[in-house]
Amino acid sequence: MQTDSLSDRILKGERRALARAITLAESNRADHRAQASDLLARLAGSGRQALRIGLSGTPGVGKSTFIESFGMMLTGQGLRVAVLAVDPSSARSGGSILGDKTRMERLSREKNAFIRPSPSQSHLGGVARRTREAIALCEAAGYDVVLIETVGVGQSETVVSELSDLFLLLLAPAGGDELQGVKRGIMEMADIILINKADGDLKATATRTCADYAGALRLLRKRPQDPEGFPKAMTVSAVEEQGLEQAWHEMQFLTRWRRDNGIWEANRAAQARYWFDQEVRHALLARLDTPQAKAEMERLNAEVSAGRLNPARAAEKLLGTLS
Ligand SMILES: Nc1nc2c(ncn2[C@@H]2O[C@H](COP(=O)(O)OP(=O)(O)OP(=O)(O)O)[C@@H](O)[C@H]2O)c(=O)[nH]1
Ligand SMILES: [Mg+2]
Repeated sequence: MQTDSLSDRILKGERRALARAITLAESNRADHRAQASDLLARLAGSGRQALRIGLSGTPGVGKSTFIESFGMMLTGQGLRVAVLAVDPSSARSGGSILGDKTRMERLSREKNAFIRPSPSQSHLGGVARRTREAIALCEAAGYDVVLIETVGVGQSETVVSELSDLFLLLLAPAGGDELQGVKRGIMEMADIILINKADGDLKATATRTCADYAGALRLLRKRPQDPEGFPKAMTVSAVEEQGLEQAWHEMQFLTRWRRDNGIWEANRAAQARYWFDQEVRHALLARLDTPQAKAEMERLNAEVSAGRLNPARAAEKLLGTLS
């Protein structure tokens, strides 16, 4: 496959070309990765930018249902929407493809939508790089909004928030005034907290849960990236398609404010630096993973355990052998 014809087709917004390119980026084959890298370099000048929205929430909270309803609303407004997933537990990968395709049945038939299931990779680092490349490819293909979904299991939120312009946290209505054990660190990442399932019997509870979170958000330290009133908590119903327009309105308001105040650009620049740093670390660790390095490590290990070499000297020697 010629990368120049593939890049032309991506720029024209052809979904099959985009899917093919993402497959190249996700491949473990060196020649595929080289093609992907070439392709990304060619597409870098497209100048297209999407709004990247990260979405996290525990299993069953309604992420897929929300993406379907929200995505349909956006395509209904003439926007092109791409959906990517970051799934840290490759155990789920096989099932999540089918599960999400069926849950997002309407959206997956929409011609202005592109849905890509998560790559089945065991390292979060690997998943992050591939998702980053997939986002860049979707942008070049002219998608207006890229939704990046992740299951809330800790580390993956950090990855997603480092890949997005806006970070949404989806929560379920909770009984009583307990705050569902949502980790403070995750709450601090959220730009908008959406209490989903605000419908039927759950509506009143959802309203109360929303008030609790609004209160909790006000107690957090003010962030420089927020205008007055943010981060905020709102109720939505993905099933009944309630509150989605309002949520979108808030997202656009926040985005505009951040763009006007130079925060959008500064955030993307900081993210680029973050990923550069991660790539360097990743590549350095990969050098320890070669047969030669492992053999040398083993040899030095024996020296260290026999007390013939101290750990610091041994480390120095090992690092000296890496090229
Ligand atoms: N009442 C109500 N139920 C909802 C709503 N959104 C989702 N659900 C239900 O909650 C269940 C889980 O929804 P999903 O969209 O699959 O949740 P998810 O967060 O994608 O779950 P995982 O993919 O397993 O992490 C389904 O039975 C949905 O029908 C809502 O707005 N209201
Ligand atoms: Mg789901």
